[in-house]
Amino acid sequence: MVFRKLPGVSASGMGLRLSQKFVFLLFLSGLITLCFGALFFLPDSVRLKRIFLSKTETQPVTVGSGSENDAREHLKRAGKEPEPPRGVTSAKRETSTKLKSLSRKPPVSLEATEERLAGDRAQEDLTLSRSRTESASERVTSSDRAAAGSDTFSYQKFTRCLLKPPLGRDGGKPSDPKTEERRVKVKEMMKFAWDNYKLYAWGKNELRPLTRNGHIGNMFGGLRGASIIDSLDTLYIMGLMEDYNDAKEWVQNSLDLNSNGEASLFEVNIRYVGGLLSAYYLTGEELYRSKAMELGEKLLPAFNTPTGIPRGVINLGSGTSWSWGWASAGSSILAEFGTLHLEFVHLSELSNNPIYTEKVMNIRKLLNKIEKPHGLYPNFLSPVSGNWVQHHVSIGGLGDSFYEYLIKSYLMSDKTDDGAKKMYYGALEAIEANLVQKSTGGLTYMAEWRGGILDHKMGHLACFSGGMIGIGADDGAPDKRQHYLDLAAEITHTCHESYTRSATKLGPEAFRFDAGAEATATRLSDRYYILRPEVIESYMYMWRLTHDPKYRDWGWEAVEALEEHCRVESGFSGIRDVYTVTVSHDNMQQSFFLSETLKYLYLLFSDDDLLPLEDWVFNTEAHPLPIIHKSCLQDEATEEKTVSN
Ligand code: DMJ
Repeated sequence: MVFRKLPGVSASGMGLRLSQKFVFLLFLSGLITLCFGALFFLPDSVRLKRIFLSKTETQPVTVGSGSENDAREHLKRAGKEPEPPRGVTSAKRETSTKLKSLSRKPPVSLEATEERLAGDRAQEDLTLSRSRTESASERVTSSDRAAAGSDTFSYQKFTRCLLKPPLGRDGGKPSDPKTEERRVKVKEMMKFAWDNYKLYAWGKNELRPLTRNGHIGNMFGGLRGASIIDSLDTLYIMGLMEDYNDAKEWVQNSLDLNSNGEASLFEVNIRYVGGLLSAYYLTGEELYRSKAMELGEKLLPAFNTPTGIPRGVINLGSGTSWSWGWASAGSSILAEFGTLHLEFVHLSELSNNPIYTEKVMNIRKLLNKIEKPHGLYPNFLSPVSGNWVQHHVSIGGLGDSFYEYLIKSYLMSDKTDDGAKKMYYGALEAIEANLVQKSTGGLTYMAEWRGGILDHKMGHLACFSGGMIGIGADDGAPDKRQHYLDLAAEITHTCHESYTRSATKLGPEAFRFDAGAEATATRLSDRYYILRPEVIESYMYMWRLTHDPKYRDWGWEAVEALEEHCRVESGFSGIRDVYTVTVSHDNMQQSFFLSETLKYLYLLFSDDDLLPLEDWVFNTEAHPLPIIHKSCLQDEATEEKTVSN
């Protein structure tokens, strides 16, 4: 290299400048090295650590409380690969995610590091935000990712949002040996009822236990296997797995939804749609979900009326619908069109199609808008004009489950459905003011109302209201809560009285409080008992709410009476007159006996952690449907959205 002499600068001066430059450069590089080292040892030097510690490994940690393991056990039983449970795991997942995100970074060269040190801040921020997104993406499983992409329901996400394991710590096994003995007995009754149905009526709707054959009936529009669909969840929660598997196989291979008969919209909804939905939520078997969706779709044409109030009967094949011949002036029945909400909301949840929710919200809107006599809801409404057809009000048949679905809609929405809440407490106030009566003997009962005139009769069906008022007590106005709980207990007591006052210790279809009657049937035609669940249903809820042992004892009295008077050689049968011990059997094992009566008895003798009320509501056929923990489900949905963006 030739040094050209600069004008005005001596050679020695030039040498001095060069050596000064050299020293300066040396100093500068020393300074850079020092700064670099200092940065590296700063406590929050994550960025640099991320660059250099690219090979960090982590071991998966296995932790689990009893209940988490139970939840995993439940998923195993449902044949699903258990997902790590919520809570503990999400923290764990985050830790492991962070560490994994480190290990996934490709090694970065020193040159690149120096480039960063040169100070491109914007670039650093970009890198950071990307790395945050990657952490989120690693927090969701691949099935959830698929669900996020296709907008379908994620069963894994659903189970993570449950507060408790559905089947409890040990399938709800009570610690007290006497109660366990009772529970075992109820399970035996279920097995007996099921085995006989299987033997003599497999695939038909119900068993005729005396003649040992099947009954099809005309409520289900040609659909078959009502007892199978109604039993799926009962068999499952009782741990009768072989029988449950037989039932599942039948659904898989033989449940034909392409029938072409006249079906009751209400019955198909509460038994078939409800049964399939609940089987899906308990087991995660896609089969049940798709069958429920297929059937739900077939029910939609019933809503094609001028008001959107569905008609009671529908041909499942053609979609033509009409009103019951016996319903006055072509009206629709309150307890029928008002008992669709729970199932239809779940159909929307599972399909991500709002149409089902829209249909039932439209019913509610109309009911809200029209004038109600004394705040009461009459039983008959015209689907054409949207006006009440008759002023008959009842908490029993024709009205009953409409009220039940109001409070349960509120509870199922995780207490967010304020519209349902308002309607329920409004209706209850009107019921108390107009229908609730005290008998001369001091029994509280619900009379029926016919255009302002009271009929002092209470149906067996109305006995569900003890449980209903009980589960709604806690969300009433603070000064009414104890009152509602007391009212629930009084009604349940009255219904129990209707049992104790009969020779068989089973209750009649309807009992009266006039002409000297106190909770007894006065007409021959009201004396029958067809294995109905409502009284036992109220015992179950009152037990859960109060833990008063009398409810278990009352349930046991019912078991003994069922065994003595309704159990026949080949199943269980209803009886024609509860007031005589020389019983005459009606030769019918109703499907709701397996779905409701035996399930409520089993729950009554189980610990409260079997299908806990924090997570489940029972539809009117006792099929458990989960409370929709929206905030949890949405949190996770938000997370997924970030991922897919
Ligand atoms: C069941 O099908 C349902 O409980 C319905 O709400 C009323 N009738 C029967 C049982 O009695």
